Amino acid sequence: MLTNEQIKFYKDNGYIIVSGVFQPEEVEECVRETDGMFSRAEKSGKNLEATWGGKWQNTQISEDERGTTSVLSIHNMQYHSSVFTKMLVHPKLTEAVADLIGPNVQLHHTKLHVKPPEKGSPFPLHQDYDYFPHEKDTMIAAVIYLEDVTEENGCLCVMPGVHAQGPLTHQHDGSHYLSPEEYTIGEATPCTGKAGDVVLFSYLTPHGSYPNRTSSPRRLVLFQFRSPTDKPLKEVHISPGQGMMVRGINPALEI
Ligand SMILES: O=C(O)CCC(=O)C(=O)O
Repeated sequence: MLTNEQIKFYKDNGYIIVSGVFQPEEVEECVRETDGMFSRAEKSGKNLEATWGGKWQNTQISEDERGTTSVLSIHNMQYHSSVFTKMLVHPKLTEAVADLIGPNVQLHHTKLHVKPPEKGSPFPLHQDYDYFPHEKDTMIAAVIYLEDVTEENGCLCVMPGVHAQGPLTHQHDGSHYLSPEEYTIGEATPCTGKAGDVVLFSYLTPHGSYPNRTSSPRRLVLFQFRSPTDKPLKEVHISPGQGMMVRGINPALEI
């Protein structure tokens, strides 16, 4: 699936944008399920707000706007719709991940983020390592764009090459994030792309995202995968379905 150049790019930069992994009809089906799931969750009165706490300098939004922006989140979507189960084992997706972390790919967790029109919250820069550290650092995020994304509607942004520095010190007031004075969204590289494109990035790659200031929602699916031989350093972030194999085998199991 990935070329040697793409694999080298990932190793050097800690991320890669893979175009056209999901076909337009697959994306359309996922958008329908996303909107349906959010509408069911909202009717049931669930609080889906996932805007980050902590400091907001250098996230391209002012302190005055705090409290007026929103990002809505649903976790474990494969427990609510089989469309997401299908996406989790999508051969093109899992093959690309296997090219980067080895032939055996295991699920860690899933989530769905929607930034509403005009007022979508940004995400300050952070490494996912800080949330769920593992022994071998194989953890990789697959972000699937459900619409064309730009800096204006809140695309992901990354700091290329910084994964090689290993775990960085994070601040922990309200959420986990890097010093907003040292790591600014303005200096990160925007991962613009089309609906159906996938951004793959290491959990050591600092990343965040821009606010959504456009008149349409920005939806994305995020899956975290790891090698089954990579063990957690802390018993944190346990999710339903964690450990499910989406490609290959779990060599630890001898029957
Ligand atoms: O939804 C987004 O824009 C980014 C999400 C993110 O960075 C995360 O969940 O770690």
